[in-house]
Amino acid sequence: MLELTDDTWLMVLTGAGVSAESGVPTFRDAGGLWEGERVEDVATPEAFERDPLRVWRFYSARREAAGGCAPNPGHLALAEAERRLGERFLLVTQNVDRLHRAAGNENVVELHGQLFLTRCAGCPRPPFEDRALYDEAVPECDECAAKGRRSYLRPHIVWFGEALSEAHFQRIGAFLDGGARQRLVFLQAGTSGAVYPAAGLVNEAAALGAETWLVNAEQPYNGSRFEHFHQGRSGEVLPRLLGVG
Ligand code: BJW
Repeated sequence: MLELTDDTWLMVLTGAGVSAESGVPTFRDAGGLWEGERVEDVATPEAFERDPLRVWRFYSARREAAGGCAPNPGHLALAEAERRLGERFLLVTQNVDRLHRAAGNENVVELHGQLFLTRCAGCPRPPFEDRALYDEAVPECDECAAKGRRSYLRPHIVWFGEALSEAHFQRIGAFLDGGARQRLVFLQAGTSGAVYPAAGLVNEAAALGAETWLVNAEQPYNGSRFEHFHQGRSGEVLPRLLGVG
């Protein structure tokens, strides 16, 4: 068991596997999202430039599917860990489905964006809440239109080749620095460990002396970096591991 002591600073990195038991498809598993679509066709800025409607159809289907999903016991265990640790807990997720927030986590960094936010591809207006499905036509920015320009709206998602928010890295860095003075623990769950920079966070934490824990259905690409590996479904393993089941 991973004991949450009074001096524990726990950073958790999650991926699609944590939402799998909620019914949200993963990417690289058999039957996952990349089996039906090539990543280059739907999750790159070039794909959006080439065929924005195809990209919107992909994300509209994801919105529709994720909108009906609820947190599973893995999400709930992580929410309970935050209740116990307060500001000594930080959840860094690659997931865009908001299920960690729905479970009750508030100290959340959404590294790869959010499925239910839309932003303008052509102007810096802030991302806005949007649950609409765009299957027939690509939506356009009304603020740009008011200024006589035409710009497409796009999902607030980090695609391959796009930079992640610098503010996220500052928050992660500050947390790791704080934890390094006490008992720093890094726990990775439900990710293939194939996508950077997320997959490299374990190295940063380990360099600061963190204990490294892994929960995954199978050995991930960055699995060799971890001291403790609990193989299995996160909805079953996380509650047990964190002693909150
Ligand atoms: C279970 C389970 C259960 C199943 N319980 N487990 C260093 C080296 C090489 C390449 C790079 C590098 N640094 C950067 C790159 C390039 C690139 C990259 O990483 N490429 C690699 C693929 C080689 N990275 C980027 O481009 C990133 N940007 C960047 O680095 O910018 C630099 C820059 C700087 C300045 C200017 C410009 C640029 C951006 C990465 C964005 C990733 N985006 C995506 C899609 C968008 C989000 C969306 O549509 O939802 O994010 S890709 C996709 O992969 C998605 C996911 O968040 C991400 C990770 O997937 P995840 O979560 O690991 O899912 P799966 O399906 O792969 O794995 C699930 C796992 O769970 C499996 O292991 C299962 O076994 C397991 N599992 N059920 C427990 N019940």
